[in-house]
Amino acid sequence: MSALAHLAASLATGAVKTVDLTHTLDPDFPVMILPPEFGQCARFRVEEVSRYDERGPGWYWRNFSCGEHTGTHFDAPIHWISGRDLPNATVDAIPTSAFVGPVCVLDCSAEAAEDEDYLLDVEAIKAWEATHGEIPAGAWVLMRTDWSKKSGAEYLNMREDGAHTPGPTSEAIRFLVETREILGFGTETVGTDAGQGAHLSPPYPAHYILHGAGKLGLQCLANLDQLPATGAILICPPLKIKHGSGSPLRVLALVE
Ligand code: 23J
Ligand code: MN
Repeated sequence: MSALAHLAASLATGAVKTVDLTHTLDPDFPVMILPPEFGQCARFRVEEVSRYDERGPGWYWRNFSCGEHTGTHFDAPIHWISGRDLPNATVDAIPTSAFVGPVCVLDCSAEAAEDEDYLLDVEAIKAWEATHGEIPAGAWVLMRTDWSKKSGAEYLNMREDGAHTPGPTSEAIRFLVETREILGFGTETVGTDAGQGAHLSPPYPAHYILHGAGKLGLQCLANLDQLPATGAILICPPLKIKHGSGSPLRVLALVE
């Protein structure tokens, strides 16, 4: 049997199922808040065009608007200054092969429950590999924190000194990029970086190092607790926005 015929049969029997890793686009879903001197990402907005009424008797449709980094979303290399001159760095130009790939899920939920500023380090990645095997080249790596189960103010966890949410160290990201040659890195929080990532070196190391190396980001993921540590396939094509720095998207995983 061909690989895809095998997949089709497995989908039909339910031996392979889809898991939705996406939050619903909703005006109430928080967006990242930058210091007030900077421009801000827009929340999701929607307005009705018609609903089987005088504006359109037989049809319902709406117009929506949002930022490129609103809700569950994809970060392209050009999003960060370190990736600004790379080829194929915008969402419309990234090779589509990057949007389907094996996924490794690093469970940091216990650590994040204990410490809202938890930083995933190289030691923790190596401990994960001792159990699950080496992260293969071309993999997506997702940091599970169960942060997606929080809502409202708890989700951003903003305080006077900024956000307090978990993320990776710069060494961890450098290790994943240089030694493991990952495709991208994803989180359940509002950024690929920790809330206090501005104080790391370089500032926002996940953004700086990933995108400087042409790697990709996913943020505001959900349901990572439904994924196995290895063996699933991630499907994450962003919208094909001309020159886009990122985009909201539906993220799915195929799971045995
Ligand atoms: C702009 C500036 C800083 C950050 C971000 C955006 C994101 O996290 C993002 O959504 O890409 S940290
Ligand atoms: Mn983003």
